Amino acid sequence: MIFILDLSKYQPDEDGNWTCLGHPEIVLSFSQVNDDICDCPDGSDEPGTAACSGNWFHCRNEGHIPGKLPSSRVNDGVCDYDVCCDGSDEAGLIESLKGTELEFKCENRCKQVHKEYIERIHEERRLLKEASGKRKELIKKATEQRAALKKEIDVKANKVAELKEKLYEKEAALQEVESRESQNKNHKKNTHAEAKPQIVVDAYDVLQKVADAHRKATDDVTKLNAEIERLSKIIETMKVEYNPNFNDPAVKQAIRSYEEYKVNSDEGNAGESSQDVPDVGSVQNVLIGLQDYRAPSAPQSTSLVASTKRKIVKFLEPVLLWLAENGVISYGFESTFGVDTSDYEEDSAELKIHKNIVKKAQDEVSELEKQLEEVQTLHDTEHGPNDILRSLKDTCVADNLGEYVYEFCFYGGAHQKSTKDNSRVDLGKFDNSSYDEAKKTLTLNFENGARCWSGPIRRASITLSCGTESKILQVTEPERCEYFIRGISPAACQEYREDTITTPKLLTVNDEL
Ligand code: MAN
Repeated sequence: MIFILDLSKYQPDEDGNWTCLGHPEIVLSFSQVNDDICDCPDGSDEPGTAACSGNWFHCRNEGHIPGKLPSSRVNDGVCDYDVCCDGSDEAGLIESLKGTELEFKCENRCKQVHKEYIERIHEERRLLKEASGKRKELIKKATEQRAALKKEIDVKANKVAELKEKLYEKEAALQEVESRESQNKNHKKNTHAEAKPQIVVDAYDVLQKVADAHRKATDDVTKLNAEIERLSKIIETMKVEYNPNFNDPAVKQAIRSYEEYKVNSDEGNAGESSQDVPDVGSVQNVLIGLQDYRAPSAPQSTSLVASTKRKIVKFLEPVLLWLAENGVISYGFESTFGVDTSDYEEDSAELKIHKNIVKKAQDEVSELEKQLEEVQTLHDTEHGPNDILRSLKDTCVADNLGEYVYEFCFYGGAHQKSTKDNSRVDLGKFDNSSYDEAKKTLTLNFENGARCWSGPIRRASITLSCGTESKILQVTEPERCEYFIRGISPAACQEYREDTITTPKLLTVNDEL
């Protein structure tokens, strides 16, 4: 198998110079590499010639690319055409066996080998070009998808602004209804406070006058009683202290009259029931009652009608709300039906409608803002190099590898399906992706698959190299239930540029590196 020697070490610097690999202090012109003169002590400047001695045999492969073969494979009777197409690795043995029955030949095949090599290079380049073309298409599709998201963002952002504008209007209308209804309620309260029937006002005035007279009369009686008490005491004293021997008939007559008065007065007092007469305090209470008297909002019969109406409107409210929302009737349908909402404890239907409208508008704005955020995140997130994986989202790759069909979906899941019984095992859900610049490979990691029987949770790592199609080439399970999947995809390709394609300068054997 041919292998391209680490060519990255055989590149001129910007001045066209090159340094010996094991001796960086020795600077040569790049033209001295493979010029058949050994300049570096480690022989690194002559990888393609035999100029520097060592354990390697160098074949010139005229017409093709020079090769380098381990000395152990020189003159061993096997023509190593893959490295030395000129057959020179066996020249010594051929020469020594010439004329014997072991004589053999390693004809120079460089012309044919080079032709095939060039064809292969062309084919590889053609495939690389094709794969890069597909990569370009994927990137184009991803760009278009992103642009479509941008459009969606703009449309949604405009719609959010528009809905917000409408929401502000609806909020303003709600505020207006709220303040109107609260004003109405206050006005109603105040109107009620003033509403005092005339008969109550008149009764109050009359009773106030009666109360005043009552109070005055009560005061007078109290005063007179005190006077009588005082005079009674004088006469009582006189009755006790006068001298009956003086025989003054006027005094005697006065004492007799007083005693009669006393008797009559006691009898009169005994028959009187003062409890039947309301005192000044209770009259005053009645007055206070009259002063605080408030007329009922409506006579009993009207109130009943109003409450029945209110019940009917309440019962029909969902229908009325619907009709009002659809413009069939006006929002203030309660007043249309003669229902007074000003002393409602709960919100009026109109207020409810407005609150409902605002709530709906708020929900609509929040829902759209949520959607906008999701689309924005989808737009802003970079999906792989050049956003290429965006276009592959939800596409799947499946290949039969004998015992199992392995399958993975970009941004989806990875599965292992038995070809015997069709049972499907979850190998994990897409978790992350990364691109290795040096290896030019794209890796997708799938985590949290089905748990392995008495083992770990399955996971899969898929490494893709550049290819014309997406395909799984090989699956290994180095640790139980940990899957390494190797494959190809245009998504792992790079831009195709003729000038970046390097052709090998030296052929050597694979197992030597
Ligand atoms: C199944 C497959 C295998 C896995 C074993 C573990 O047979 O998923 O890949 O190694 O289970 O028990």
